[in-house]
Amino acid sequence: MKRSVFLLLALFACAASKKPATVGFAQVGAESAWRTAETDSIKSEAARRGVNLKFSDAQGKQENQIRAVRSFIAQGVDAIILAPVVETGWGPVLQEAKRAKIPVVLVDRGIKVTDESLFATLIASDFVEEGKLAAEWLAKRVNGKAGIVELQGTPGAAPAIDRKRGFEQGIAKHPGMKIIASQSGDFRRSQGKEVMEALIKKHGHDITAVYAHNDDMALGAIQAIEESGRKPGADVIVVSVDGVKDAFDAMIAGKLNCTVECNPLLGPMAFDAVEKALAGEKLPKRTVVQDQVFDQSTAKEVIASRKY
Ligand code: GYE
Repeated sequence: MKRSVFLLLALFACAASKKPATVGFAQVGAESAWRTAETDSIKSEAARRGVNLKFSDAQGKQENQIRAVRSFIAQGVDAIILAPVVETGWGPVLQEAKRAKIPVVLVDRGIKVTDESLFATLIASDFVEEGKLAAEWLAKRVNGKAGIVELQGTPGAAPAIDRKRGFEQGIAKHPGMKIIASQSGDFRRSQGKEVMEALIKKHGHDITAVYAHNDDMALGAIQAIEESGRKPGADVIVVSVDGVKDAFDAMIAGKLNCTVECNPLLGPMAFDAVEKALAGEKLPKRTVVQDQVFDQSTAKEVIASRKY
């Protein structure tokens, strides 16, 4: 056999025997339609690329997520994708990943660490901006005057902290826009409903608007408003964040007024980042996912093109 042919064959054999990457995905849980869409996106992209994915659902608890990351490290995965439930407390476990030379790609929520080399990159939306967009839309709709109930996401989670901050900045220039109550509904529909029921009992008709940190809580609140005999979307203006299918249905039904999109389809970007990190390429510390605002005026036109 000629030497060049032999070399070529050897090269092919080597490429064919290249093991598929094993990646651990430490997910928050399944609290919202948004999160289910994100999980599906990551799972299907892993399958498409032939990645061996180890999936862990932390059921909303940071200690479970930390345990999952440790177990991925112990199993010697090639990379870890982490959707951190809260912002703080990640230093020690990320040190362990770094020591094991396993790159960590953060998706959808940011963290607070002093050493930025503890993660390869963060791929997420700008939650402060989302809060601002929600505030601006609402201020226009109510002519700068509203008694607002704010339904916050999971305490300590980046999207809860930043969507609150952005909204407060957005209403600051409108003295007639007042947050009369602000409570967590943990990004869940059932808790959005429960919290709203209690707040309606307490504040009654002083409530003229709801700002929910995600669609699921808004949909729960809408139910509570209806059961109290008022009309969501008319008597009480409802604005939320995410842009899931059910939110579009609720806008078409006239019950939800506006949703600020937050794209959960992060699988392709996450695995691009994993591949680059494994190839030793330098990644930007932050990739901001672009979002847009949708309201009742366009809901009908765009619902068919929505992918989540
Ligand atoms: O908005 C909410 C979810 O982290 C951006 O988490 C995500 C948020 C999303 O449960 O619905």
